[in-house]
Formats: sequence, structure tokens, C-alpha cells
Amino acid sequence: MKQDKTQTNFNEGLIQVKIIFWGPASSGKTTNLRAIAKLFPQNITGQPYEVSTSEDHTIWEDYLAFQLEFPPYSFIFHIHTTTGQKRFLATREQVAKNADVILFIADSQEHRLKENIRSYEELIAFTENKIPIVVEANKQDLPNSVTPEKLRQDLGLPSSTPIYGASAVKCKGVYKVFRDMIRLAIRNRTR
Ligand SMILES: Nc1nc2c(ncn2[C@@H]2O[C@H](COP(=O)(O)OP(=O)(O)O)[C@@H](O)[C@H]2O)c(=O)[nH]1
Ligand SMILES: [Mg+2]
Repeated sequence: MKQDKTQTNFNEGLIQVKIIFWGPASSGKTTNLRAIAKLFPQNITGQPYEVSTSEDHTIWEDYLAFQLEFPPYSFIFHIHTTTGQKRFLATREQVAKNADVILFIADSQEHRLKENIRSYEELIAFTENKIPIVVEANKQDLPNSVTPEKLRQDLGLPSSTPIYGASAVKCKGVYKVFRDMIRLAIRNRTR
């Protein structure tokens, strides 16, 4: 029987890390989670789940656990996506509590700027600069998307916050984002 290592948190070498995907409705949070599962099928552990309404909106969260061996340590990254819809702020805050790193997934399409700003401001108010943030400018494959640099300016990102362009449906750029996110999460946990 395959051992479910998420249960063995009494193991000294096991480090559990919490990662949150945050962003406006339909920016691609669930799609990013699926892209990670597709890129690293051998690292997925436990049972991923998605909780959505009938219109395919995430109502509570999606979840995926990702395991990485780095002897003598073993990392388990618990990735939760929050619901992007405005009315679910309380849910978002509940899910995002005690996160080690937050990935803000923006929808790069020009007409989504206002929603990106609203969601980013809400995130900053929530984290109060205590949790590291990585930003993904998703949907770069669409012709009406703005560049990551333009989005950096529009969101007013501090220079210390990394931003990457990506297309989650095409699995492009996701690896780089994921790598950086893990780096920051581990640094946050071990400093
Ligand atoms: N063109 C394009 N569409 C995307 C991309 N990422 C997600 N989508 C689409 O955007 C819609 C919302 O994505 P979803 O992952 O459900 O968004 P969520 O509400 O943030 O979880 C879906 O129709 C996705 O197929 C992308 O990189 N490019
Ligand atoms: Mg979703």
C-alpha cells in the first residue's frame, strides 16, 4: 500500500510548507494547479481535490500536495487556491492563514486590470507584508494581454516582488514561477 506521507508530520526530517494561490475570479488559479500536477505527476502525494459551483467557479478552495526529497529532508508543499470572487473574502482569509508564500495570479488581459488591482490590494491588506509574494502575469498567450512589466507598474509592485509571465493553459512559464515560489517558501521557513 502506498504510504500517505502527509500523515507523518511527527517525522523530524519532514518539513510541511503552505502555499496559497490568490487572484481575481477566473485568473487561472485552478488551471495553474492542474498545470503543476501535469508537470510533476511523480511528485503529487495524497488526494488532490477541487470544490466548485456549477458555473465552474471555485467556491471554497482547490488543493494539491507536492512532495520533494532533499535528503535528509523531505518537503511537502500543500498548495491551496482561494476563491477569487469578491463576496468570499472571509473564505479567502480562512484558507490563506499561516501561508509560507502566496502566489498572486493576475489575469493579464487589459480589461481585467481593475479586478487585478482590487484583488492585489486586498491581499496586501491581508498579509501586511509578513508573507512573501510572487506574482504571475497569466494568460500571456492572449493577444490583449499586457506585459509583466506593465502589470508590475499598474499594480505598484515593490522591486523585491518577482513577477513572471505565464500561460497556464499551455503550461508555459509555470515551472519558473513554481521554482521561485518554493525558494521563497523554504527561505521563509528556515530563516
Ligand atoms: N487563454 C488562456 N486562458 C486561460 C489561462 N489560464 C486559465 N485560462 C482560462 O481562464 C478560465 C478561468 O480559469 P480558472 O483556472 O478556472 O480560474 P480561477 O477562477 O482563477 O480558478 C478558464 O476558462 C481557463 O481555461 C491561460 O493561461 N490562457
Ligand atoms: Mg478556481
